Amino acid sequence: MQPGLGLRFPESFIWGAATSAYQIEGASNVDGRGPSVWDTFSKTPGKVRNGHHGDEAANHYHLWASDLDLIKELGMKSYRFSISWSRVLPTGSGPVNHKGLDFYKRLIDGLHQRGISPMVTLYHWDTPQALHDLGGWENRDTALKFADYAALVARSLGDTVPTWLTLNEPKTVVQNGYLHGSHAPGHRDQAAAYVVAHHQLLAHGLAVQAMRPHLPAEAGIGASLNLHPCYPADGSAEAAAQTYLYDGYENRLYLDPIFKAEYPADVLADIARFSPMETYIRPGDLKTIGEPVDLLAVQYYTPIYVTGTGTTEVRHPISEAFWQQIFPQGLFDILLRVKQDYGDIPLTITENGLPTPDSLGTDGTVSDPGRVEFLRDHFAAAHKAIEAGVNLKSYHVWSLMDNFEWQEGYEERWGLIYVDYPTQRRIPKQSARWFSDVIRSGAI
Ligand code: IFM
Repeated sequence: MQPGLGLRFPESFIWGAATSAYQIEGASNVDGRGPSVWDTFSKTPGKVRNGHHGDEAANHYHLWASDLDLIKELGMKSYRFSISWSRVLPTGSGPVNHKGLDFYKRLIDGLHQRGISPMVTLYHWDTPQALHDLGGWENRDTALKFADYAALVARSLGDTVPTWLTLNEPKTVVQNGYLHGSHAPGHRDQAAAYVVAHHQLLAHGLAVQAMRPHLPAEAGIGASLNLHPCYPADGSAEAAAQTYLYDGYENRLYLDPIFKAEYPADVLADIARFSPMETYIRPGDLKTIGEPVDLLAVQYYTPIYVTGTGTTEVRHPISEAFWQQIFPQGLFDILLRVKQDYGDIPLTITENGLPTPDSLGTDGTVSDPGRVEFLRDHFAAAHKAIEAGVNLKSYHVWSLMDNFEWQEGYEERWGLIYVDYPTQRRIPKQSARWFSDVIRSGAI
């Protein structure tokens, strides 16, 4: 076991873990769920490692009750999950699939019965295929449909959920889904990518407006953004300038419209070189996107080091995820930066974690010392941020359990809980037991 650092968190601090619908639910064809772009993408040969897909995933759709028992047993007080848009509205709009909605009702009731607070994301990348066929996020209408879906969910579940997150990582949809093509829908289209950025941000603002009237006054709404602290790779003026622009694409492009109701002018000008995004911004859109929110959900995984020519460099050990440099100080830096540049917004960490090469030992346990060390060091960075005055309320580890890691399929294991996929048995890893001790003691 790792030595204690003697750092105590505030009494009110809330610990939990996160998942998303397509990554764990399975039951892709059950009870009227409609297909999403991830069903299509993962079934397209060559797109996902080993041809894996989410048809069964961790079968959480059927195993939810015992999964919630485990969350309770580990002592977590918050669980962040996402609703599958096409489970509730099989074609993204139109008739409601009540069986789908009932699943989430049962899940939320089950959480309350176990003393766990639900935190619900409305969109974690699984655009209904039917809406994608009509243009998806390139089509402004998808933002309007998202607001209708948000209103429906708020009407149906609003009085039972204290915290709502509209979109998960809109940037990843832009970059992986539309620039690199490594995620659904697998496009490589710079021009479209930033139109998609605007429409997602618009969807966020419209959803906040659409949900408010249906939620109790004390309910909170925000968005989940994966923020990357960007550092110059050297002391040159060129590296400083390139880092500023890189930061614009990674962070300001999403933070500025949500918290300042404006796009960063430098990024907008740069985008204009290759995308008509600006022509898609209609009068009033930025006011909508800047609709006041109650919190920001921060997801932190890696820093980025930028050279004077705009390329990036690796400075820290890489995890099993090729894109992740392990640098806990980056979490402190990004939390402080949000406070300095955007004000004293209540913050929650909705994702932080890493994949490790976990396997089931002959003694039936799973040991993952790398995850324990990673979490301890990142928790320490969060503690330092709280000491420095950051209004950080809660921390959710990514992920509750091993799951479908997008283009990596089931090869990468990000969970606190090991999933033995052939049997769907759950085995809390060493890190889960360690995390449980942290939660019970309130300290690392
Ligand atoms: O698994 C993903 C999650 O869906 C979104 N944030 C990053 C995680 C790890 O890649």
